[in-house]
Amino acid sequence: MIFNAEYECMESGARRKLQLAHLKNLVETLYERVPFYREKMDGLGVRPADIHRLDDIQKLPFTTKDDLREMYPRGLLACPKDRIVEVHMSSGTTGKPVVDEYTLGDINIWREAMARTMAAGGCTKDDIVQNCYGYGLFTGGPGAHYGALAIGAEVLPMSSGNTARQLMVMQDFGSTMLTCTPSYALYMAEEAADAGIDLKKLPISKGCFGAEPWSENMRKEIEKRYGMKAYDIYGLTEIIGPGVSFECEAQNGLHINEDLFFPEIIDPETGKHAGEGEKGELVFTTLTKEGTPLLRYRTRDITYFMNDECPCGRTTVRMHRLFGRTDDMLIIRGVNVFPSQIEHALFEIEGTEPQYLIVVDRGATHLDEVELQVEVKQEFFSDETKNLESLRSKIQNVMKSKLQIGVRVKLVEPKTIERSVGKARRVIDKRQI
Ligand code: DLL
Repeated sequence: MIFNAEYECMESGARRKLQLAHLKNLVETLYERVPFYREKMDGLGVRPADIHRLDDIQKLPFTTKDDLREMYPRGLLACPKDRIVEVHMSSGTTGKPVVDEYTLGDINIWREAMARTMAAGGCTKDDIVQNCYGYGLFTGGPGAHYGALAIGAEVLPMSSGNTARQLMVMQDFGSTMLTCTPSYALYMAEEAADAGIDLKKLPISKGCFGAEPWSENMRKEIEKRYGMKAYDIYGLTEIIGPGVSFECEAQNGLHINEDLFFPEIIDPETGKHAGEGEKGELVFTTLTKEGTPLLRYRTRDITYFMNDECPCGRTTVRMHRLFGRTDDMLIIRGVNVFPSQIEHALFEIEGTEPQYLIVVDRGATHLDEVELQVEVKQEFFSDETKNLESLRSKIQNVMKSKLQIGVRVKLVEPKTIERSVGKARRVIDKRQI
């Protein structure tokens, strides 16, 4: 279902006009009200009056995660403090959190963006949405909550964790839609199987999953275990939270809410626009936000634009599902490796469970060494050891051919790798670099 055809199916010339009007407004506001941006623009010798066309955005400064951390907690506020009604943060693993402050207008943008997102995943007012994204400073829970309300669906604000209770509620209330991280969806499916619950027999028939990288094969696994359609949704705290882009029924790229968030893809090395259809770092400008609007925010997420027509009727540009992040990319003996590539390859091997952990270290030789811990089905441990050994060498060979690097594979029993109810941790990098 298309939630807002007027904007989602807008003719591209009209959309560009709208984007330009918003951009001009934004640049003026930031120049006037946010000293951080005024200084950056002065440094580059660019003034609001220099923005005549959308392409002129390239004259404007980037914003980075480090900038946000430096301006913590309130240095990027672009409106009077008393207009702020809600705050979210994402902590990350190091340093100060990044902050998003919302006016009521921003909350309405978020509701709209998430209503479009969830409607594209099949949500209607008749649905019962079991929302197991975390509530709190994390944007996942509230974002999906607002989206469901805007559609008029019923929402079960479960938050993450307490899996036994999740499964009880899912059965007793007949939830029809699931919203959570893909890793938590799989974890719940495992717990359901152990408790003898057949998820395929329950009314749950669709879900919007995101907040962490996941592969096409992981999608298939979730769809199979629940008997549902699983949609990829993307967003980040700095820009609004979830609701920046989303898959439609074609499940082929994520439509960007371009009238709200202006996307660019740049070469992360040079900062210049990537060529048509070329992979690079995704950059967003918030076109209509009031609390903490951002100019050309470098997400560190890697993707490319898909400009071909989508059968769903939306005219918005799509981004390919993420390939990874510039800062997640492991460089192993000079070879670039993304955890998602490892995940994708693993899912194709019969006998493995979709749970893995990548441990990178430097051995006595000072060369990078990768240990890939993979859970395998219980039967393998009761079988003859030669089966276990042959599975191990099979995984090793597949990794060698797909990644061009050798990895040491360690097979572990089901449920030994730590599960997460939020974002899964897939990599431990012990190298001191
Ligand atoms: O994770 C917002 C969100 C909540 C998105 C619920 C989708 C669903 P942050 O905690 O700020 O915000 O993390 C943002 O997570 O830059 C990506 O690297 C990653 N990410 C988000 N969605 C996806 C996705 C939320 N669908 C960071 N696929 C982003 C891969 C994703 N990575």
